[in-house]
Amino acid sequence: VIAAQETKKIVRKTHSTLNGRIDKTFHNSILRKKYISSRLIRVSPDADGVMAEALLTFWFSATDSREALRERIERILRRGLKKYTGPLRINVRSSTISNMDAKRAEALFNDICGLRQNRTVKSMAKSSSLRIVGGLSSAETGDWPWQASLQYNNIHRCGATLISNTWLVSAAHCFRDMSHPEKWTATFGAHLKPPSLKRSVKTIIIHEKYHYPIHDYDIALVQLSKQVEFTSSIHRVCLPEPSQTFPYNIFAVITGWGALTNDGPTPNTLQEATVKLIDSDTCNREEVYDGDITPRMLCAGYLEGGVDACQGDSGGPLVTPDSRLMWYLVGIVSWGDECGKPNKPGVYTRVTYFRDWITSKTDI
Ligand code: 4AZ
Repeated sequence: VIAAQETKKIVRKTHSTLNGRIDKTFHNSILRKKYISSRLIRVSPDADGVMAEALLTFWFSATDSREALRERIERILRRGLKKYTGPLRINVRSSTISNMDAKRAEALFNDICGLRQNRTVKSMAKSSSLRIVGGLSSAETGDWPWQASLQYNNIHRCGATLISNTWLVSAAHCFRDMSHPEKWTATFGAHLKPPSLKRSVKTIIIHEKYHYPIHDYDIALVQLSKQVEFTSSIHRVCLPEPSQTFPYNIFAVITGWGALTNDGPTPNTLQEATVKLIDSDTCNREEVYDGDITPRMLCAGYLEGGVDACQGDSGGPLVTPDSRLMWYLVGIVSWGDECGKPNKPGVYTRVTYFRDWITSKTDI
């Protein structure tokens, strides 16, 4: 007999070690490209031990056979679980894969970070042809499910990104002289008017080290007064680990309702554009930002100018997909010398630097 406290500890330990083992198993398997994620739903005491239930999510196409895939998953899972070393021994033969009731599966699926579920063949073709032109294109509701608009007295001021049911991350400079939560609302959906969902704001947390007019530490957290129920078109982005690095020159996407040209008009429909990450040594060159880029910042865009974030995009996301098409928040639109000028790329708050700070304030 194990004391209750001990049981809890073992269950918690099993939770984290088992999740990691399942993740590694599929990462290193032939299904690596099809595997999306594993989430342990429940670890509970059972008649002869502990019962663990996990939701495994895979991409599959119309040409895949469901049954063949299920058998393959089961085989890989059993092989992987044999290598499990944790506080408990696993009876590998007792592991089974079964279907889940569709409603429950959908709710769990919407809770997975960084997935874009609206990707039909048609919309992919649309975005890739426009990407060649290199300009902006309009998004549709559900394309960027984590994007929010932050509004002061019902006027769009800044972008923000959903990181949980109740928390958004944005830029500190958005709240300069306007840090009273009562006047702020957050809206979701691709259109400012009408939005698909609206929430009032309960709390605004500005980074302690942010001091206007200096751009350093340009990050803020916004807590919604009531949680949003995740759907396929409104849900959270993935946050990178503090140690995660993003290679330079990879493509990333910026989204927002900001100005279409410097000091120009603003759109009612969410816009998206593709930019490239620029290394800080390059960005600190004399003709670029001449040493102004701190370790809390990250540059993205093109030294030749053109595609860029602009006024009103501030606080919004710079995201990149991983190999499994889960999207990670790399940056937060922060500042720049006007918009789209040669040698003046957009500057973003470096999210990895603040990952632990986010946890310290929100437990996420
Ligand atoms: C702004 O004023 C702003 N080109 C945001 C982004 C950039 C410039 C200005 C980047 O909110």
